Amino acid sequence: MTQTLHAVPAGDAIDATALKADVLKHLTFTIGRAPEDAALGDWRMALSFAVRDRITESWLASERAAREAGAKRVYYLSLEFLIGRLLEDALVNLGLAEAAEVALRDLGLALGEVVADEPDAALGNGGLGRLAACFMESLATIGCPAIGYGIRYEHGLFRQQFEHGRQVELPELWLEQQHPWEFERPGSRLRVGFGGHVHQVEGRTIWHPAEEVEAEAFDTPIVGWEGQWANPLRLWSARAVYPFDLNRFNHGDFRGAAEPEALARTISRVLYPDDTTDEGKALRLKQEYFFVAASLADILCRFERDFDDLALLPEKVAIQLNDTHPAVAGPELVRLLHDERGVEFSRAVEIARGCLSYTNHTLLPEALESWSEGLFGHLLPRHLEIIERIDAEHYGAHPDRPGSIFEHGEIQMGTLSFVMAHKVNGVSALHTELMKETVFEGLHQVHPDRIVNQTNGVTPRRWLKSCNAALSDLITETIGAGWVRDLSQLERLEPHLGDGAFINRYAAAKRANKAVFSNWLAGDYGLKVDPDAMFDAQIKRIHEYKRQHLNILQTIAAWQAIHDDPQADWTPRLKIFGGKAAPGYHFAKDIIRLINDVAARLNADPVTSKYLQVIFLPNYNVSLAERIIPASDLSEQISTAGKEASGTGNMKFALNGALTIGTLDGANVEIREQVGPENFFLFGMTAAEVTARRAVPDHARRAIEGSAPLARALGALRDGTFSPDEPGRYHGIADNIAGGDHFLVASDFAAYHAAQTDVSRAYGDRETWARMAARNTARSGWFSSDRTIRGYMGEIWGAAPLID
Ligand code: 9GP
Repeated sequence: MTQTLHAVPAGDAIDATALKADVLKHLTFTIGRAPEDAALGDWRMALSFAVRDRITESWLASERAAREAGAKRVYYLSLEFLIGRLLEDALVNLGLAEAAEVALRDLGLALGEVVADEPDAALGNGGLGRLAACFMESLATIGCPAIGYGIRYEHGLFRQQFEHGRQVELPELWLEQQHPWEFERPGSRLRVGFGGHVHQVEGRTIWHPAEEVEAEAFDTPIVGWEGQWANPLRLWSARAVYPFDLNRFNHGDFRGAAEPEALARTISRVLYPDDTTDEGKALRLKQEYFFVAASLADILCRFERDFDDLALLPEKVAIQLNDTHPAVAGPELVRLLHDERGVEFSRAVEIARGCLSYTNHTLLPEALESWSEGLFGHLLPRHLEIIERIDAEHYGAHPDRPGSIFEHGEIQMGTLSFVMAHKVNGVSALHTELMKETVFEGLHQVHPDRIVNQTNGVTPRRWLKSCNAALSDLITETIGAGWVRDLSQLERLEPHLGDGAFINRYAAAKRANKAVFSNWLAGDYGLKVDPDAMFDAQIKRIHEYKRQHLNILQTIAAWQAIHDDPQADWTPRLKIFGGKAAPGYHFAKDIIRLINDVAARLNADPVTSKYLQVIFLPNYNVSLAERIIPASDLSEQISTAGKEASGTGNMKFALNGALTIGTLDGANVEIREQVGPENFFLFGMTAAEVTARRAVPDHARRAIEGSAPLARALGALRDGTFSPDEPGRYHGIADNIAGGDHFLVASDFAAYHAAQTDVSRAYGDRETWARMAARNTARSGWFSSDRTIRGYMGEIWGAAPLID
């Protein structure tokens, strides 16, 4: 045994020895490399396989236990799973992080480098996909038998680069190297059809698709805390039924011979095809039906293996639709029950509804899906008929109900999901109330018990335990390790908040994280920052409703104010931005460019840069969030009230001791309630005030006239201060804010500017600030995704955990 092994507890030493042997075994027999020839990636793969072996044991045992118990299963259908890197998560959950460190050190490697070599699996756009990933981990931690179903995109969310400050999109290549976590299932391929026609044979309806593809499953087991339970994430990949046309090949038509495979694979090629063209729209709908059809066939096959009475489906099967993307599951399940298994139509609808539930994640009209009847009927003719009948029967039962599934010549997928679900949930208390008052008002009146709330949460394993070792060690030393499984135990920190020594240690943990982050910034981006400056972060998708332009406008105003009086006592700040704009969303891309231009100007300013610096970190992803959040002091949650359904970044920041500056929007409302209004910087209009303000003529002009700093900051956008080579570059943004200003940047500016002044003042008193931050941590226990999942299990799925 080496010296390093003696340095760790005995259990870890045994684990380290066994792990090292397994790593070497996999390096040789799975990777086929000798240690002296192995590159970092080879070692990472070998370690991942060694870890996967351990997860697989837990997974197979979980599967056996669920079957023996005849337990209800949860099937989570989501077009997005933003899982990020898996190695560190798995090591932490299996309690092997220290053993791995020792084993690798022994082999001459650093665990940190090996872990960082893993590509970040970006199979999602943002919050919705990351939520699905947190849910998978919580389901496994709680021991709820579940499967996550989605698509194994060859290319996840694009890689973002900046060229002269502009966003450039490059393909994401996470599968370029082998993905060590998954099990390919070539033996269980399923056929999925599109198009064709429908006809009746002896009273039964038969759909003859014109085209078929195969769905191949890849299973990635996700392990919960302490490795007690694991569930699979089953991602589908599309292939041709007959991948290769030998006849065409032998006639010299090589391109034609490969065409069927290329076309079929298009379905699982990219995360979000550009759907501005008809072809793009059709592809998106195909993706949705492809993964729903394969998943439902799989679910029924599992059910029928164990039970022979379809009436038991709602008792044994819970299917959650993550947003409307899987909404075609309603008519598909009815088709499988009625057309293929002969269940009477309205009974089939009833059984389907007993299984299905739907989560709404947005009220933004442009994000609520709808499909033209023409396109939908062309690709899914039988489903269109089924939806028409569901609509007629539902409408027939409620003739005074406003609206139907078919409105404006389009199929409204939100309405379809609502009608086909026994429960519909929003993702924060405010959002759920707004659902009842706005988009689902009519349906809510008819079904007053259907809408329930399940406020989002985040997994504390990834978002505290593993991303913030300094803080999590301090918490464990102070209150024990029980918080990792039961985050509500963080409240046990409360009695320590009056203890100066504890607060000093809390502040020291944050300072240490900031030092690490500063070193990384200096090394990777050449930006030297003072770790004692306030780190102020806004990291999320770039969208007008999230108002990154409000933030940068206020930053400009702060810069102008420092210039006016450089000798004043300014609180130094680093403004951190991260986030991607949808490739076709030009306004959002202009915001990115503006932030980069402002950063270039401010960071080079000899007068102000010691007080104010700005950085936009490219290619924001899960791993970058894990770096930024533990090092942040201030969390920017500044969306126009009523627009952000929940947010989950806001929870991660609060948990890691960043104070929030935010509006009363989404889960900010509940964060403020939990942490206490005195530990939260509130500003801006409420959702009701936003609606009222929009009706005021010239609201933006009035706001600009009422705020000299705003007028001056807008002036700098207009006079080319940040784009001297092209003075008109930001006139569009300035005109938008001074004109319609739908997202009320101008109207909320003065309140935001004042709140930022309060923030700066508060940061000046470091001890008080640290105590406020520690209170945020102590009172964030509610925001665990374990709590959210228990809510779904109890109120929506009727599922029970199989571990204590
Ligand atoms: O915009 C919401 C975000 O507020 C929420 O936290 C997240 C998870 O519930 O879902 C986002 N919605 C979408 O990504 C699209 O509906």
